[in-house]
Amino acid sequence: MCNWEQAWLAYELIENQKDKKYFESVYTQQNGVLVESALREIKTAAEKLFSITVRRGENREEAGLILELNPALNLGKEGYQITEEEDRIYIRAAKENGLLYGTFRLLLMVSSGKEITGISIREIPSNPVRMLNQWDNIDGSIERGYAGRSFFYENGKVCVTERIRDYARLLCSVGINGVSINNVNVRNGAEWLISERHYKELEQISHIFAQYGISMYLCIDFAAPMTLGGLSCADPLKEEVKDWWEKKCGEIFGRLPNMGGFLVKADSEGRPGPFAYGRNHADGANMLARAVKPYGGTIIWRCFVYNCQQDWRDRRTDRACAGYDNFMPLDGKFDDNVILQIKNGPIDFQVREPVHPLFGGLQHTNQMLEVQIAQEYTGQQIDVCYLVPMWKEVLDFSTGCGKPEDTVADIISGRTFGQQRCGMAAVANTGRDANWTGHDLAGANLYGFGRLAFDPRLSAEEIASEWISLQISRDSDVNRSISDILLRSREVYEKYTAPLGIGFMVNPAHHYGPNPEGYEYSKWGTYHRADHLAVGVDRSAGGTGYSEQYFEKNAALFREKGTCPENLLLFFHRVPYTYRLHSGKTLIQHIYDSHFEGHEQVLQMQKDWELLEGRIPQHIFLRVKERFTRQAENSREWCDVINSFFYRKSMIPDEQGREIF
Ligand code: GCV
Repeated sequence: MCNWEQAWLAYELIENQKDKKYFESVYTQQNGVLVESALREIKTAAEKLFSITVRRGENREEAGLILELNPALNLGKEGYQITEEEDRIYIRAAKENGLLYGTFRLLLMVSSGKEITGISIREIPSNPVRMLNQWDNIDGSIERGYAGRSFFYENGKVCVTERIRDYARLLCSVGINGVSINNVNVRNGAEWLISERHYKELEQISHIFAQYGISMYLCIDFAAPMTLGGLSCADPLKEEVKDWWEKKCGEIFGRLPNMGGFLVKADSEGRPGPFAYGRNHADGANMLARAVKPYGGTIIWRCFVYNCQQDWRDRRTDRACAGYDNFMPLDGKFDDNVILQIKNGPIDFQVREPVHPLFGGLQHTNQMLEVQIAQEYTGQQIDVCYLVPMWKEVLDFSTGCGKPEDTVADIISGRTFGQQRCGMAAVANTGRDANWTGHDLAGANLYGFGRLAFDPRLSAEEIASEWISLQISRDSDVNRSISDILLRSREVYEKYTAPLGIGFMVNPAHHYGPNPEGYEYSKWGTYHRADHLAVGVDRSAGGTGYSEQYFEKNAALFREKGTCPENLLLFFHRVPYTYRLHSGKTLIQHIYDSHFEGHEQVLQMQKDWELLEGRIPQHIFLRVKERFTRQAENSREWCDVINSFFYRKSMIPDEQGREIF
């Protein structure tokens, strides 16, 4: 017995067994590794869903389910079609990857109670790369991990366990095709992952991943030629450095044949990079890209680069501007096997940020969107916060870049500028907890990321409902109640935390709970500059100029207080407490009201959850109940601290005379 659950691959027994007929016998002429995985999965699912043992039929005529490879089908490597024809289900694809995805799709449809009789669907993933980034450290801890320790590492060693297979199954079932398995902050021994010390175990992991169509990526230390190779520098333009990486890559790709490439955090938050040698990011990324090119490898290079020690007196430097300032001048200078990985917003995964202006800005460079499933700033898997609606806002954002297909979803799919290597990545929220994600409801974010990366047109509602049916209950009333909690949760979280896009009012370092001045006086200074009259940073044309990094259509909205979307007002503007919002309320009154409301809405969600007792598995009910108790305390604390902070700054009382300390 394993000590972890199967999340959305639990395949609970189905009461209505009408689809059983399709699964008694399966036929395929294919024998590849991915098809073997598909057949294994069909067997596992059918045993649990219908209590039957599937036969692999010799005869096509007898089979209820047929997996057919047809290279002539116009479905790309990973697309599939599923149809019912004469009482049989056909899964067809041009490549094995598509057959495996199609199989999972069918099984999840059945498991979630969807109708498959008469099915006729055709799916091709929108994003070529759909990736998870594990921030796991080699000592077994996880940076920003809220679901227990790592299942990839323990005490400096790489672990190879059955759990990794179940992880790969989960990811593949929602279409993930790449995973970087170590923290982007490569330190404390993780530098040595690309060495003889760890190849054996890494090879085993990459072999497991390969059975599910997942490429393995490693994060590397840009200074590895020095740390590992004993060279005197890591200058990307020096011949000995290039030679070192070329040899190293020959070794790595020789030992780990399923390697996708490297993910690199350079010149960011203390990590080494090309700046030390007067070189730029293109110099650094291209040098590595050339070293991995002979093996078909890709370099994913992060754009999260900013001055993390900004002097508080310096009002022109703005962390929000840094990504664009660093990377826009390099557009078109990166090799074709480099992808720039861009966080959804210009600061750092706050609950509300504008979309990063590099999207649409960069037109001659491969790019990927990076989001954070791990809830670093959105409740740390203690508070419920369903993130799919936020990601949809980002994907649907129209950049105004002058092309007909100009949304972020279009750009990262490659449609807008004709890129081949592009897509979506997310910081994972998984760990050793039995339920994988700490908070059971955070499973919806992991599932949702995969589904959305495959098909960004899916709605947040559809994804929530699918996930609930798979992981919690097929009952439609239960589904409605839980969907309702999920769909409210981000807005509620936003209400009781930092107001109107101001962000970063969290406790420094660990980032949970309120501390409005925590970063105001630290060396990491991410400022809101609240005083007795106003709060916010003027990022308009007359301020730091950040609003001008957008195309005119959006810049025109953001640069004026009156047209700026109000949920981002304090991101873009410095606003007096007496300023009237569209609602007619003053800013200060809005802050008070939204914090009281946010806390009350948490109490309401908590009550709604209590009503589910006896209607869902008791272990899930109890685990989430415990999280709601903590969320209720947290939201109370946020409400008290933020309201008291603004009251004492402004000395303007709450119109409703509620208790503010
Ligand atoms: C992995 C934020 C987080 C860091 C993280 C960094 C990044 O600053 O707080 O923990 O480091 O983002 O994305 O590299």
